Amino acid sequence: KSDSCAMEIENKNEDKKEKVDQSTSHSTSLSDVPTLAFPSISTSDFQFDHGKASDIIVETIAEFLQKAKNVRLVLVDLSHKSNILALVWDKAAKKSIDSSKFFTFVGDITQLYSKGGLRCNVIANAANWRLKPGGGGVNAAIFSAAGEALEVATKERAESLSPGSSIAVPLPPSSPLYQREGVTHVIHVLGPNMNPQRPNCLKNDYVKGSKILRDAYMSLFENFASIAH
Ligand code: AR6
Repeated sequence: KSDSCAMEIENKNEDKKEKVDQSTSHSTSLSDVPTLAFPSISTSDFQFDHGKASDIIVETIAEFLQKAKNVRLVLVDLSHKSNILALVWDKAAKKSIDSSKFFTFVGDITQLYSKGGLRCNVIANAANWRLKPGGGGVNAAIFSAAGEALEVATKERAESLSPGSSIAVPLPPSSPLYQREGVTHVIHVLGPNMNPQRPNCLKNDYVKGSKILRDAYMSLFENFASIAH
């Protein structure tokens, strides 16, 4: 319970920060800081262990933030009851990760600005290997909110994705996600799959799976850094 309270407070602070930003015209205002919002890759439909995933998320974030300057990372999930947000929140605090550079946020990743007041210019998608819309989860939500523009722009960049890799797609300004939310890029990420009903199931091989998940986050953060700078 205390975790979800902490997240609520964080969200409220975030709202406040963003409101202050909008009322000032400083070029260094927080809403100008390149921000990546990302879902927890592979931990829902792909059934990856939450304890192991949260370790990998926190480790790769810590590694990335050591090198990257002037960026923010935000892990998003739909519910205050999110187990993965609570685990990551806790482990990030224990590692003393700077909470102005990384925090968790409860909300729909396709409505972070319009509903949550949080400006994120880049969002990540937990994609499928065919880079196709639908299939439920965050993939269906992002393709549906972005409209056909995202499908077309994605096809121009790649036909498929291998586990552990990502691809950045610039969002056409005609997309509702660009216009309403200020999202300029979607980065599709393919994580490891532990669900026997989905392609490339790793059959509980967490040696392979953990490496793929780590590669997926490193690739996501590097792609984001090259957009940001
Ligand atoms: N906003 C924020 N977070 C969300 C949203 C949303 N709108 N929807 C879901 N989540 P999942 P995976 C969270 O299953 O495990 C798809 O069918 C969710 O609570 O979307 O990597 C693809 O086509 C969870 O924490 O992705 C692939 O085939 C996280 O997003 C497959 O699922 C990821 O859950 C990928 O499975």
